[in-house]
Amino acid sequence: MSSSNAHLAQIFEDMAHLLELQGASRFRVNAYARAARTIKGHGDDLVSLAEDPKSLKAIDGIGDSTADKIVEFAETGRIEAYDKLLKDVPSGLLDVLRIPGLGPKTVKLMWDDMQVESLTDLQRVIDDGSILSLPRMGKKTVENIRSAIAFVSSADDRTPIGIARPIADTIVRRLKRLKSTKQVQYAGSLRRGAETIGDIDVLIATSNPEQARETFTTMAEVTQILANGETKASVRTEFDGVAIQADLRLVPEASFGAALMYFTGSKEHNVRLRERALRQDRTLNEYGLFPDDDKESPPQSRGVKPVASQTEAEIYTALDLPEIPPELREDRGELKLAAADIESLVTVAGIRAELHAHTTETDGKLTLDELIEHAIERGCHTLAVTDHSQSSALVNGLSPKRLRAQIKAVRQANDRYREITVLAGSEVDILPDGSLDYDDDLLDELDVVVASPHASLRQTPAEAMKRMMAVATNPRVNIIGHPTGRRFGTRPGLELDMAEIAAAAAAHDIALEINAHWRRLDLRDTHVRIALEAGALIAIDCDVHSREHSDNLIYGVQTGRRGGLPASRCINTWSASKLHKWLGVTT
Ligand code: DGT
Ligand code: CA
Ligand code: CA
Ligand code: ZN
Repeated sequence: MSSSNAHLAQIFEDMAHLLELQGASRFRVNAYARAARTIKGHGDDLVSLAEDPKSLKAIDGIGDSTADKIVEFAETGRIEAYDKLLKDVPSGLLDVLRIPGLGPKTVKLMWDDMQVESLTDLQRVIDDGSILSLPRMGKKTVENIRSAIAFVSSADDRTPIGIARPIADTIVRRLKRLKSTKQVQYAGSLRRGAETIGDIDVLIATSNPEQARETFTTMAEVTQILANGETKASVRTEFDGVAIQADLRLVPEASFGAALMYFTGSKEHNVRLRERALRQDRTLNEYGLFPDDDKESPPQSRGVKPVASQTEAEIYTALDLPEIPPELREDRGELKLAAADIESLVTVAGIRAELHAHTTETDGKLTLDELIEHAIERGCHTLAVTDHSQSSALVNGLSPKRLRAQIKAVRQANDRYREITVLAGSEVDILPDGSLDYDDDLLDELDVVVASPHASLRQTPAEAMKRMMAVATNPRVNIIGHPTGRRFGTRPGLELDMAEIAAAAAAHDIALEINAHWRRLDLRDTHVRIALEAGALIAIDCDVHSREHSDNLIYGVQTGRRGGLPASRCINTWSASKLHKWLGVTT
């Protein structure tokens, strides 16, 4: 989708909501909502099409008045009707409407009777209990709303890693092109593989600091220069509609490793390292590890020669530690790990199987053959084809009859390709009561059953546990896909006691998935840790709907590493024979 289509669709969606809050007729509200969907799903850039309004009007789902508004937007950059609605309805109500569980009727009541016009106001009526006076508003619902607010506000100013990383790569690539650049690399939470990023931290060692600063602060995407000094430049940027801050730090080449370590953090990890240095009567800072216990002035300013400073590896070694990978630097006990523990962590190169993938039969973009060839290119020895099941009607989920036909097609394809094993699977919906979306005899025909929750993701914790425990004890399930169903920016997902689920899964030889898509990363890193302690196996899958989805593997692997996942506990790293045996398939 073009980025201007996305922007336009959002405006029409907002207008539908704003009209609904004004009590406009169903008919008008629906017309705007339909326009938003049409715009979102359209392949061409509608703003460019607007030069010829006739072609706009010819599009199914775009009426005359919608077309006029798109033309207005193309010509003036605004839509008057939208501006007018925003004058009449507080824009903070749009945030309130985006909270799961709050429909327009309830929001309108809160606006009319309780002066709720923003998330802050919503928090107020929760805190003082007055929200409970609304019809059908129980304690449970209020608890769900409360956690949704916390979720939305915490996700708000941070950027998902899958959006931040390509931006950081672009910045680093531009700086790398300068002849004067000796070393350049991003640090911070991005390097640690955190799921969301506050800002991008880039370090550079260069023979021409002015040139580096100039390149950095004059990028086309810079919207504001916040600082531009000798050792640090800081900018606000906007890349394709994503606003994010980026800091550039100019550091001496001789102490690049020390700076990289310092600015990779986390702060808490750095504190532990400095404590350790102090116990050795040494000082650790962003310039190096120094043989010094004089606290009066920094050692580098007195010309003290560092014990180590050039690379992170040297510094960790001097501290008598194995080189701790960035993903583990969160002060979660990483200083106690043995080198062998670190060596054994899962890696991108170690992943040899994709066990969650969709085709054009449901909502994938690749045909069966394209998907298989793509998996071969990725170096997989095994691919499981797991399209959606019948309840997922919106994505054309397979009826039992269509699934049987697909199983046959997969078996035939498997005979055609020698270099990969193609398994017949399904991503089976977990129904709200924990039962699966196909009958047992059909499930028995499959090689791989990935059971995933897609709908009813606002269940109470008790309902959610009952549902997921049924799955974690179901002998027909091989993998539980994105177990909580959370999605960044939209919903927090099911609230689960992961230790209990993982223990049951372990007992029934079921793996829990880390869905590598950066909008999901579900399991999250802390869940992985809990699941491992409970003895469960982990799967890392890209949930492939298109070729680009495979690029998300790094995020899944980093999440696994942050959770301390050894390759041996990740089924996607196993040899073909071990994996097939575990799945109970004979090949
Ligand atoms: P973020 O940006 O919120 O996702 O998280 P970080 O970890 O990237 O944090 P940021 O950007 O504030 O700083 C980058 C790293 O620099 C941080 O992880 C550790 C280091 N650092 C920055 N300021 C301090 C500080 O005042 N003390 C210590 N010990 N380290 C700091
Ligand atoms: Ca940062
Ligand atoms: Ca920063
Ligand atoms: Zn899927």
